[in-house]
Amino acid sequence: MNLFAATELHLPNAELELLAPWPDPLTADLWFRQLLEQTPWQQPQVQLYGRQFPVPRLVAWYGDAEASYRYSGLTHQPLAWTPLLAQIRARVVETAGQALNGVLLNYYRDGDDSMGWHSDDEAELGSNPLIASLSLGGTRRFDLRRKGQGRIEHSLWLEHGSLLVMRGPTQHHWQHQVAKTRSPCAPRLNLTFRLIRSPA
Ligand SMILES: O=C(O)CCC(=O)C(=O)O
Ligand SMILES: [Mn+2]
Repeated sequence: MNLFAATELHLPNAELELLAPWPDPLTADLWFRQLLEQTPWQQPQVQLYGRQFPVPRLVAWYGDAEASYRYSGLTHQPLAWTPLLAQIRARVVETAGQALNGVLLNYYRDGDDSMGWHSDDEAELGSNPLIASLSLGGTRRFDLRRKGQGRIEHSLWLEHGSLLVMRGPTQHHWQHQVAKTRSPCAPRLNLTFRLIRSPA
């Protein structure tokens, strides 16, 4: 049983809902500690302007065998679900009301780690993908802007034990980022659950 408040964000051409606390705080503490420890973190290189750069965070990709996924210009075979991640997925699926076959784990070690502007609009996610994004650990700011515009239109704080669900046309019209910050911030994990409809 999970009792949480759901806050809907009212942005045009978007469907966003922030659930918190999700899961309960004690479970969130446990998941955070165990995931930090158990995950074989990697720092892939991305190609930018003909040069290789390490992505500014650590990542891991888990999923069903068919859920190969492209990010940072590379195709990634999923690691097999651990018992813990399978348990978290089951809870997320129950809340989101949709099957999900893969999860990208991001580890932001400090304020220097970040994720640049993007939409989760890869072809293999199909149109109108549901993305369920679980935050654990340090609070970070999550910014939204309309595609083709520079100005941040909305920001929210993603706290320890919160689930942001993005649906409908959100990824067609909006981009999001987790910017670097000079404010001190604790290590943070984010798990974005996805449904890969056609493998990369
Ligand atoms: O860390 C976050 O909250 C965002 C992660 C994200 O946008 C992604 O994995 O696509
Ligand atoms: Mn994203």
